[in-house]
Amino acid sequence: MSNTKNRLSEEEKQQFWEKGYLGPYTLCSPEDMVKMQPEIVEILHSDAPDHKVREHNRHLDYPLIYKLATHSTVVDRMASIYGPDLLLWRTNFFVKEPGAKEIPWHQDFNYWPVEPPIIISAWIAIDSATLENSCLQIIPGSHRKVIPHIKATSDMAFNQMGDLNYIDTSNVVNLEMQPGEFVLFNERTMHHSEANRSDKRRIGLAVRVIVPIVKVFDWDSPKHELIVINGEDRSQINKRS
Ligand SMILES: O=C(O)CCC(=O)C(=O)O
Repeated sequence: MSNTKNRLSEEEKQQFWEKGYLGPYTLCSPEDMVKMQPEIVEILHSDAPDHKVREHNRHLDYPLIYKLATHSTVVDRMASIYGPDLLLWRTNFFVKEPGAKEIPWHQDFNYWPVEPPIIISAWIAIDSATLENSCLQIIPGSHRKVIPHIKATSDMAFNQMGDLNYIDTSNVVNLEMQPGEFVLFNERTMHHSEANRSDKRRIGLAVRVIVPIVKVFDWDSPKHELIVINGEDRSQINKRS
């Protein structure tokens, strides 16, 4: 349910426009998130119906993931910036076990089949995420430039990466989070995470939300569809539940 206390102040909106990110904010207490971890791990070990990747779009088959992705602490803040009409496009777990590879510096919209590319992401910490176990890192203001992406090296978790010749990492922000905290960023905010050199797992849930004028060209599975999570879908240009 919507709660006015989640609405963003003018200063926060200004930060999102200028720096391309906001947070961390609290969705739930660390204790509450720790209680949810066993169910989340079980979900990640179960086959996703109609989908080959267990980490993707589990909001479609598990109410717990849907509840986290559409929590009012997240959605009200998104609506403060992007307006009342919001559609949930995708969710993805990023599971980084000890030894997991580096996720290279990248801008998400480089990879995604949507037009125009207007997407707000929430990244929710399921485990505690620290520098030690490869927390998310971002470059404030990087969303205001498009960075060329090139083939990634074999030590990276993705096939493509932002070209380091065009990326200034001198003002990186380390988004260390407790379980139950989250951050918001947009489709061009440059982000990354180091290889997990610790002995601690790090799971995050990324929630991708679009506005109704955005056309989705490719669906992740036959059952994949958009869900109206706030307001309404007056454009009706996409497959929807
Ligand atoms: O979880 C990570 O380390 C990377 C997350 C990411 O690339 C994303 O949410 O787009």
